[in-house]
Amino acid sequence: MRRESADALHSLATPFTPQRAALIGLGAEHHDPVESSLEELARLVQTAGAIPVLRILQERSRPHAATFLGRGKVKELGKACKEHKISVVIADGELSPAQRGNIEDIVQCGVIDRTQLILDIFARRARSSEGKLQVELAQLRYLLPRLIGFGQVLSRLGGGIGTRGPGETKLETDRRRIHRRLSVVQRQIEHVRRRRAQLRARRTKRQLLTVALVGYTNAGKTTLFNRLTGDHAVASDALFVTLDPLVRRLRLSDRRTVLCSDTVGFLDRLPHTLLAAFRATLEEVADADLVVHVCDSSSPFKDEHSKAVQEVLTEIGADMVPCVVVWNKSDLITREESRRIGLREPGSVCLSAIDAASGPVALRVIEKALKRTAAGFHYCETGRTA
Ligand SMILES: Nc1nc2c(ncn2[C@@H]2O[C@H](COP(=O)(O)OP(=O)(O)OP(=O)(O)O)[C@@H](O)[C@H]2O)c(=O)[nH]1
Ligand SMILES: [Mg+2]
Repeated sequence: MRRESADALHSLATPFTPQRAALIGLGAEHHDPVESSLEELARLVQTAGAIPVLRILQERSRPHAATFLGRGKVKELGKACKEHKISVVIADGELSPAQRGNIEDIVQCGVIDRTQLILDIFARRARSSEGKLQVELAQLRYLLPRLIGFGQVLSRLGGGIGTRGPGETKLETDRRRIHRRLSVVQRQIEHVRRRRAQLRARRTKRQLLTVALVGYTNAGKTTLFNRLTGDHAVASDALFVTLDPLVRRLRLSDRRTVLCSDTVGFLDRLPHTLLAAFRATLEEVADADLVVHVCDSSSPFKDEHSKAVQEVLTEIGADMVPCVVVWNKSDLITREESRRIGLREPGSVCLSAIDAASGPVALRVIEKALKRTAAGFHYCETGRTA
């Protein structure tokens, strides 16, 4: 990545001067998943504090090896960027260092890819030291194979004058610095994982059941979590509002208590580096007794989103955990749609988490689903209370 791209990424975060962005993607126009993908990229761009001004789609089955879009299309993009005063181009995919450099040479402004954009959002959202460590791990892993051309950008990672050994190139020093930092961060995350595993073991010993709310970002997980637990966690109409997992006690109708967790939302094509880095957080989901999959029933892309969530669950080893689906935002669809959706999976329900009446409804669904799980059956048989 060159200077322009580093600056472009940096300035996306400048609160007072929102960047004007051009979004580029591949696929047939009017083909829904592509439209939805660019639409989602536009929301991510807004979440990062920039304005999506232009969208350019090119019908291609594969990215152009040198320029992502075809060369002619990139030239068109260059003209459009000048005309619309665009300062950053964002690709709906991953760019190689060569593709990034070539596009930059033609459009004469910063170029970043979807993964970098998501990493940037995560970096700004991370509050806890654990969250910050996980984001840093993902950023370092993203950076390592793309070092060529980063130049001065890495200076913030430490080192500086005197760090370069005799005869050593800048690239080698950068690489060594990143490797060093990587092993420090990995050690710290390993420490966090061990602590979390101990906590989980303690819960298992006390036979405390855990219920994990999962779902596509912005589906309403935190709103439902607050409704169920009486908490006041931040829920808002933006992507990845929640990053750090929250665990609260949830009282069942028979006065027994289980633990309920809310965690980071999922996304289609969530960068692998992020998933791997968030393993410590996501192990909480894989270790739960019940997964509550919260879906936005009003989204035109609900099936694609459900599929993306299933894929992430499989990737984090949570696909074997018993799961119940809660179709949220029923206030935004018709009664008939709501009835039809509610019948799709056994045990699922359609509700609106912004409505106070949804709390007891969701609780009943969770209780029923818990009783169907082996751990829940044992729990009811032994009659333990927390
Ligand atoms: N109309 C309507 N809006 C809802 C409902 N539930 C949640 N919302 C809104 O949807 C937006 C996202 O809600 P959150 O609870 O933050 O969603 P989330 O799944 O936790 O999102 P992330 O943490 O960002 O992944 C907020 O503006 C909520 O007010 C609902 O049942 N109906
Ligand atoms: Mg949330």
